[in-house]
Amino acid sequence: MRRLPQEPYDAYIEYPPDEMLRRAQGFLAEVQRRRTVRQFSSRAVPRQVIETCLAAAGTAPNGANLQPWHFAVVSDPELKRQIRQEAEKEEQEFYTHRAPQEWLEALAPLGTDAAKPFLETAPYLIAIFAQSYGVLPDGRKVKHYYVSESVGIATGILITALHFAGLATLTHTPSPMGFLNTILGRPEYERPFLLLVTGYPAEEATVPAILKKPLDEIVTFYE
Ligand code: IYR
Repeated sequence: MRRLPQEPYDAYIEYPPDEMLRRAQGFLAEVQRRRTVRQFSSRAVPRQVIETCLAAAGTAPNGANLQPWHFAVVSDPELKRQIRQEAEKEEQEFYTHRAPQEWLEALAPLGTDAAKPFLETAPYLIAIFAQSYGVLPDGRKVKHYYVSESVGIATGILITALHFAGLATLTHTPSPMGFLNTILGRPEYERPFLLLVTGYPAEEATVPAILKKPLDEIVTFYE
């Protein structure tokens, strides 16, 4: 395959160091307000906001620019009901049999259980799929690279974009999630990556009092 034509990087903007720092601090303050929410309002969310945040997710750096993701956006109540039913079935199994004691103990402070009413309450469920390969219009397969890394980065951008827009999310990972392929009619080469529950927090929503690790615990500078 031939090399792509190159073009100047006209979109790049350099900021003076003081402005750079102000921008970085402003962004930090913004993302520090983000919390994972488990109680959602049923209030409708404008579809264009969701579309715009998905377009932001689609800008993620990824393996060989093959963009190995698909976002299935569910607002249909019947599909949400089916997803809740299947997720709760798996979660019931997880909490009562599958999860080792150590895992249950790690989850205990968060107070999660097998009941997932938010899967029907929240206006949007975004099922994120990772494609192990792509299929060209003529049916040929194109192998994808760094699929988990790429989809993970796109998901991070999506969560951040939705937060920035003023919406709350819950990264939900019923395990296994194969039922999403069946309910949503996705092909076998698309692996469910996670289910992003999206909407306004319920008015009575609370969040656990958690702390993030301080910088010196998560960073080592070698200089
Ligand atoms: N998927 C289950 C369990 C769960 C696992 C982790 I790791 C969490 O941070 C939260 C929940 C559930 O959604 O309840």
